[in-house]
Amino acid sequence: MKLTGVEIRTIAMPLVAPFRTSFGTETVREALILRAVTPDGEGWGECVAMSDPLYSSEYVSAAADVLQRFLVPALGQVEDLDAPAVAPTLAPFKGHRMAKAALEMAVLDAELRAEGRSFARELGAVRDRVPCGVSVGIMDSIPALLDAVAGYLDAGYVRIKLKIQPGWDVEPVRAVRARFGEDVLLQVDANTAYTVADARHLAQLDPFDLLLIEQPLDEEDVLGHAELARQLRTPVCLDESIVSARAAADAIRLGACSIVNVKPGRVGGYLEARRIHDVCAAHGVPVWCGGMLETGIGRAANLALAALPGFTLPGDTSASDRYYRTDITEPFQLDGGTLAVPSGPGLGVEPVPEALDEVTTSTTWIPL
Ligand code: NPG
Repeated sequence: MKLTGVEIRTIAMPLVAPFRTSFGTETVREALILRAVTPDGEGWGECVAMSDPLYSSEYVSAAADVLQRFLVPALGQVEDLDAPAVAPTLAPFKGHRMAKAALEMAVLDAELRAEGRSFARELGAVRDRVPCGVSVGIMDSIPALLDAVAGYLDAGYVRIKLKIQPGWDVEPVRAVRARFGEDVLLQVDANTAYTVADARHLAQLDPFDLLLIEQPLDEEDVLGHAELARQLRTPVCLDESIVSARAAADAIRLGACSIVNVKPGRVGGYLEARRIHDVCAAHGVPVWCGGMLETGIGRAANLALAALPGFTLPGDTSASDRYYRTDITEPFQLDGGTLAVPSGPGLGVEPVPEALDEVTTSTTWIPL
């Protein structure tokens, strides 16, 4: 396969409700949608970088820049391109994993569509539906939080994740347990908001039988997580720290986590995400699929990944209406707490042209 060119669209999609984390509040999801064009057809990719470099160092306009100036031209040089060749070709360019992941995804989609194979089959999925959790942002008050959680449980979500930060941690968890009981699968996500000096405070979460605490400490503080893991009964799960299969293997070896959140964008693509799944499976470490407020494009691929055998915990793979009034693909709808894994060629979904145009704020075509 040889690329003819890549179209990069910046989109802006209003969220149904503000989403607040320890690092900021999102009201509009800005993202990049890539279309890789080949003589045999096209493929779609989504870049999960956010507008601002608050979750990681990547951000939308930097991703667009590195794609345009370096990554896409480098792939344009490859005569016999396939998805496994993308990461090695782009390896000389440091970092920018979310941008690289988007490009690999578009190439993989083009390749699979042309061959009539699905992402799910290619990645090794073993399920045709996946159970879904939901991530609940920081709220202004406990009653507002309880209302939001009640709504999600009524909708059928099988696991609740509460965003936490200093000042919004033990009490919200206590309140959710008190109102909804011990049987609700419950976990928390700190997005690096604590230090290892908070260990005794975080140990107050232990009585609530959480599935896990996600990324309590700085992304570079792997040893701190190992120390914290020794002091908590709640299992420690890493997100931001796990940027590759090697990082996953190291973190497991050091005792820094016993569960891993897999986000393909964070690790440079779906093929590296699968390697993390494999490394974790080999160590008996459960994984689950994270979310980055994806459109239907990224969601389709995440569902394929979440259907692999090692994904034994429900992911942040919520239905389209948890995020957007109108998605750019046909919406993913919750049924019995699960979403269907797309089975058509490639991602199995495509943007609805009018819906995509509606949210597009700029388009760049990079001819090769
Ligand atoms: O359901 O897509 C979703 C959101 C899940 O909480 C979620 N994502 O830190 O995992 C996270 C968080 C996030 C959202 C991170 C947006 C970065 C950007």
